[in-house]
Amino acid sequence: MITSVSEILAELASRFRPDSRITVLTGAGVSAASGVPTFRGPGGLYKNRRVEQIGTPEAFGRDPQFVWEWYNWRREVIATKQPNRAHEVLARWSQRYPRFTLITQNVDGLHERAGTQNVLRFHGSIWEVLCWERCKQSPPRWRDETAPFTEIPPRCPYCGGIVRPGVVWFGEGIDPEVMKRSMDALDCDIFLTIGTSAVVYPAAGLIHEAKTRGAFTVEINIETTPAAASLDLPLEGPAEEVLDHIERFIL
Ligand code: BJW
Repeated sequence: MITSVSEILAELASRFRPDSRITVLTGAGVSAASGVPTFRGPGGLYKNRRVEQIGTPEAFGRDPQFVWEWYNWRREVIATKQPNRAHEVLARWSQRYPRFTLITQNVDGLHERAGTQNVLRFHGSIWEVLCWERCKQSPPRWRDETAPFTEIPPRCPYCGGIVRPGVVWFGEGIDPEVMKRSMDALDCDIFLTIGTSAVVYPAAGLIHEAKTRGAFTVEINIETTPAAASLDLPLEGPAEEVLDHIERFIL
């Protein structure tokens, strides 16, 4: 029996009921159509270095100036970008379904700017900073939307030391509260993983755990990821188009 794309999308859409528990994991691919480069795609290298080489506390300790150049450049890029159709569809779902959770690995803040409710920022926010020395006078982190900083590394207003971006680097743990709420959200009816290469853990592990707990698991990506083989429904295509199509099938 040949199943058409329309039939597949209609079947998926029928799972979206008013009381469905819907959990979405997003990655850099969701912001690609807004013009924010992904990490492992075109434009992902910064001065020939990979995120695994720049996004570590060790790299920052060695050369905070270089790491801040990267973040300053990314802040400038993101500040000029707008949420795209993928962010918009997810924002509407978050407002429509009371049991909706969005776990994002993205630090750009575009989901929040689109109006998404119940966002868990798994890898922090590029718009937050904290004192590198964690000085006693400073709060754990604070918002600073300067783009770009004229002086880098920026200074801690509390102790005069340097500040670091409020993001999660390799070798660092996920905020325990964010981790707990993310794990709780894996008890869901539908789990969608969208625009992530699914190679960075523990985020990628959430996909497998959702499946183990019985969720209907869906992937939306322009490429096949290591997670695809174990998912119920891998959908190949750009998130901004596929989400739009799914939404049209939801009654
Ligand atoms: C589209 C599209 C369109 C494009 N539509 N799709 C288990 C196994 C192996 C290793 C580990 C493990 N557990 C832990 C590790 C180590 C490590 C790790 O995972 N390493 C692997 C790389 C090998 N993990 C860690 O270190 C984590 N910490 C940790 O485990 O701590 C332990 C600990 C516990 C307690 C105390 C102390 C320590 C932390 C990981 C932090 C990752 N941080 C970064 C940087 C964040 C800050 C910043 O942004 O500056 O997060 S790295 C980078 O990768 C960023 C992203 O969030 C993350 C994932 O990338 P993402 O979003 O998937 O992007 P891409 O570029 O990879 O993929 C884009 C996708 O979009 C592609 O698939 C495209 O096809 C697709 N696409 N256009 C749909 N239009």
